[in-house]
Amino acid sequence: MSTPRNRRLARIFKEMAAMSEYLGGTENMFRARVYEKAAQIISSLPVDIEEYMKDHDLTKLHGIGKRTVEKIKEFIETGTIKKYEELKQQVPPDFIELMEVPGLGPKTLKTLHDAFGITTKEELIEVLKSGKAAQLKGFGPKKIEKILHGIELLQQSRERILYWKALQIARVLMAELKEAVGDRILSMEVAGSVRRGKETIGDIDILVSADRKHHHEIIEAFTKLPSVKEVILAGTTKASIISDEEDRQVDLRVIVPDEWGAALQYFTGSKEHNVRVREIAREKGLKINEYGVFRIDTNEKIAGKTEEEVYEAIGMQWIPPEMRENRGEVELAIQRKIPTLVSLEDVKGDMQSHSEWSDGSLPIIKIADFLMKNFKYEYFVLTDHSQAVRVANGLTPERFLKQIEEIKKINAELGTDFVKAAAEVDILPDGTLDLPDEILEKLDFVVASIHSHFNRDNTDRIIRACMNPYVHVIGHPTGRIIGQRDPYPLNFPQIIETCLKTGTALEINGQPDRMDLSDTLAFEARQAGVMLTLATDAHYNSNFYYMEIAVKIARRAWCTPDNILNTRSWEEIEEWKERKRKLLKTI
Ligand code: DGT
Ligand code: CA
Ligand code: CA
Ligand code: ZN
Repeated sequence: MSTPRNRRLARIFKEMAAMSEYLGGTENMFRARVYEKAAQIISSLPVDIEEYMKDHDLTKLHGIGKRTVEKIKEFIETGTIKKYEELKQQVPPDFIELMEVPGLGPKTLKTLHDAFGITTKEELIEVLKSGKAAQLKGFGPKKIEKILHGIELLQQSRERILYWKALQIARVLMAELKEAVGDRILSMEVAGSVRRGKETIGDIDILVSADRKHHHEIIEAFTKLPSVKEVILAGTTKASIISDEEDRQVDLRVIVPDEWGAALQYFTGSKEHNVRVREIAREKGLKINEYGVFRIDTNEKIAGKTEEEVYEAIGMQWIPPEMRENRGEVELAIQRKIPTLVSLEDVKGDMQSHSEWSDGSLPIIKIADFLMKNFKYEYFVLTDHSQAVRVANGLTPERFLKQIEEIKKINAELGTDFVKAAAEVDILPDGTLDLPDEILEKLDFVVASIHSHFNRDNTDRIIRACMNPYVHVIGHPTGRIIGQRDPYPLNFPQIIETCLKTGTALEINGQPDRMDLSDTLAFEARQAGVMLTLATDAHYNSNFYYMEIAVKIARRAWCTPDNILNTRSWEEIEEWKERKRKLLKTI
């Protein structure tokens, strides 16, 4: 679990990276990369940084430099970093987030700043819309439109935050509440869209069950937690606060144990699911609300303590929260056909990750050690980039051959075939691949992904990649970055058809801002019978914890372990690969 302190520190490093980039020059650019890396690592650590540093060596395990470690220690001791305060004097505050807008890099911002003296977002929008910016070289109408669209996406993403961020905020508050009044709490759960695992979250809903005599004390304690920035209301059964991270509204509801199941069911939603459940109840002469299930004629209460009992009372099987979107799950529950969804424990390995050979942060052996220590995986699929992805230091065919040899050595030392020599091969603009078949053939696994030409329809490129016998899965299939880049246009039914015909899988990428495939596309693919893989696309060891996100998407797509390739042993994956090669010969 991440903590407010980790997130604060990560944000400081992230801002330092952005500000260094803005200031420019070789040295600052180098620093920017160092800070960016530190931010990435810290933001996905499972425990508080100070705690973590007690038994993990950041330099050795994560490749963080000594000077950065000093800055981390400075932050732990003083709550800030001197270098950060210095940088803040030199860059307008609005610019930090604006630099994330596509088409509006540090250089462009600087140009606009120097030309018009702008220092705020409003001033920027003004010079773009008024046509003033259009007078500058390189600011054609297309570019200006792209920037304005980017700013709009950014503003929208302020209204709803990413699932992973919301989950961290919820977990921190729940841990703090447990610390404060844990002995009064009988049960505690996050409800609403976070429990259902939606990709973006409006507000966070937390439920606590406790004896009525303790409700007041719990509400009081909640409003005083360290991560609370502002209290909106504190009533007898409900409190609403604003979190200090991301300024999110968080609603706490305190429930008596007899009504726990009914309240959890009601506040988990979705609204659409609840409406459908209520209809079914009414057909049976029953009424359901946040207090329980009642007979309409006598008003007798027949259920309310647990969710299972609430669903059973209206003739339904319990439904996993991720399925509660009124997409047919109520009908399945009546027929008692709710599938056993895939869970984190089913996953036998991560299907996309990068080492320092391309744009990852660590040598292969250190990643292998980390995975063996912290995960119960049977294999580690290393998928470094191919050469076309220059910004990611992609490997040439020769370097892939060297890497295969290195992996052989590492496996010999480990005494198992834990490390799989794989690749994330770039799909070139014409749909051919960035590696020759002679290399692909030698690899244990091949992810093929698009990293260029995001604006055009890319259906043809993906189809062509699927036709290669050595391509096993399409990575981050739609290319979207939530809040930053729209998915490229795709004829998804045609992609599904091709995957089925060629025996190619689609990836569910668990990076917090990718979530690609999305739950709805994964749903369509799963329904059609397309095999899916779960991957974190880890570039840092701490990123491997994103597997929780990939699993959540898969559950929202109603996936069972059978729908997911990496719930299988490597021997079974080999058989599956063989099936594709045979299938292609019949086409
Ligand atoms: P969000 O916050 O926009 O990400 O989405 P939710 O689903 O968390 O929505 P929220 O926070 O407004 O409400 C939490 C749950 O409470 C919602 O999923 C279902 C339930 N709920 C809230 N208002 C209503 C309502 O008017 N009718 C019904 N049936 N359920 C409601
Ligand atoms: Ca909510
Ligand atoms: Ca709410
Ligand atoms: Zn990629």
